[in-house]
Amino acid sequence: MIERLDTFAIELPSWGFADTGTRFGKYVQAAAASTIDEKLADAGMVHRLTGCCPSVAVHVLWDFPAGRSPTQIADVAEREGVRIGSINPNLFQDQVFKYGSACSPDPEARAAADEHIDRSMAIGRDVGSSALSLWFADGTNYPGQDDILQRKRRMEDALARWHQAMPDSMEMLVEYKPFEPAFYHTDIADWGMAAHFARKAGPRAKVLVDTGHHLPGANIEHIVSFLLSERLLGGFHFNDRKYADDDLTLGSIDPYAVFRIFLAIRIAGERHGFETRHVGYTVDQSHNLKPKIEAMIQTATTAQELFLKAQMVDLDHLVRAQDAMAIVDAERCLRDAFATDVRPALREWRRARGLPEDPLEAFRESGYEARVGAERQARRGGNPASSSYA
Ligand code: PSV
Ligand code: MN
Repeated sequence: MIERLDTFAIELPSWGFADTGTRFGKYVQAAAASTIDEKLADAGMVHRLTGCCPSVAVHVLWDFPAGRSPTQIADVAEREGVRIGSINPNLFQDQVFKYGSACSPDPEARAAADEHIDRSMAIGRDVGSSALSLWFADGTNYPGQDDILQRKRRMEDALARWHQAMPDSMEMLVEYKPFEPAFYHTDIADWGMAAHFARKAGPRAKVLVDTGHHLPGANIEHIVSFLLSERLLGGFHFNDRKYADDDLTLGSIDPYAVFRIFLAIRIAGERHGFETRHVGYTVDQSHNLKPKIEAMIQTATTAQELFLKAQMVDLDHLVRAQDAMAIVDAERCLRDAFATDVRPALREWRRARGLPEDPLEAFRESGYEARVGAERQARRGGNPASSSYA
C-alpha cells in the first residue's frame, strides 16, 4: 500500500487558486492568487504539504502574460518545487470565438484557433509539457443555428492538423462535455465522440474524462473501463458534482464513485494487462466558497484515500465471486475495501516521506493564508482579488 502511494500523483490546476464565481457573482478572497507567480507559490505549498501534487496545469491565456517567456514561468515553478504540467489552450474567451473555434463557420475564428494552438504548442515545447489538453466550448444554442455535420468535419480537420504539428514530446487530450456554454448541441458532447475525434486525429490523441462532464446517472467507471480497453484513456479532470458541472471538491458528494473509478483502472491494469501508468490525474475544480488552498489540500488527501481504498479490494476474491456469480460476495469485496480506514496507512506514508501527518492542520499552523492574504491585498492596493476568469 505504502509503495503504491508513491506512484500516485495528482496535478493541480492553476485556475483553482484564483477567484472564480458563477454567472451571478463572485465572492473574493484576500488570499486568492491573481498572478501566475501567486498560483505557483500556492501550488508549491500544497505539494510541500501533501507530497502528491508535483505539477500544475496551466491555462495559456490566463497564465502566460505578455513580457514573460514560458521558460521564465517554468523557472518560477521550479523555484516553488513544482513543474508545469498540461497546457490548456483557451479557445472560448476571445470575442472571435462567439460562434465556436475549430468548428466555427467563420474562417477568421478557425484561423484564430489555429494560431492559438500553435502558440500553446510552442509554450508546451518550451516548458517541457507532455500534454496539450483541449476543451472546446464549441456548439450551438438553437436548432438550425449551424450545420452540425459540417462542424464535425471542421473539428476532425483541425484536430488532425494540430496532431501533426504537435511536438513529439506531447500527447493530445480531447475533453468532452454535454452542455454549457452551448445549450442546444455541443460539438464534442460525450466520450464516444471524443474517442472518435481522438482516433481520427492520430495515435497520440486520447480522451480526457472530466468527472463533472456527464449527464446525470452516467456510469463513469464503465466509460473508463471501455476507454482503457481501447487504449484511448489519456487522463482525468477530477471534481465532484450534484447536478451539472458543479466543480465541487472531489469526493464531497459521492466518494464511492471516485473509488469505483480508481478500481476500474486497477482492474484494467492488474487483471487485464492494459497500460495505465500514463493516465494523468488532474484536479479541475473552482472553489467559490471554500478557501482555495485548504480545498486543494482536502482534494489531494481525499484522492489519496480513495485511491488507497481501491487498492484494498481483494481482486482474487472478487474474481472468484464473479466467476461463481456470487453477486452479494462480489459487491461485498468493494464495500469492505471502501469501508476500510486507510488514514493510518496514509499517516505512516507521510511520516516515512518526511511530510506532515495532517497536511491541513500543518497548513493552518503555517499562517500562510493570513500572510499571503495581507501581502496580496497590499499589492493590489487594498482592492479585492481580481480573477483570471472574466
Ligand atoms: C470546462 O468546463 C473545463 O472543464 C475545461 O477543462 C476547462 O479547461 C476548465 O473547465 C477550466 O475552465
Ligand atoms: Mn475540465
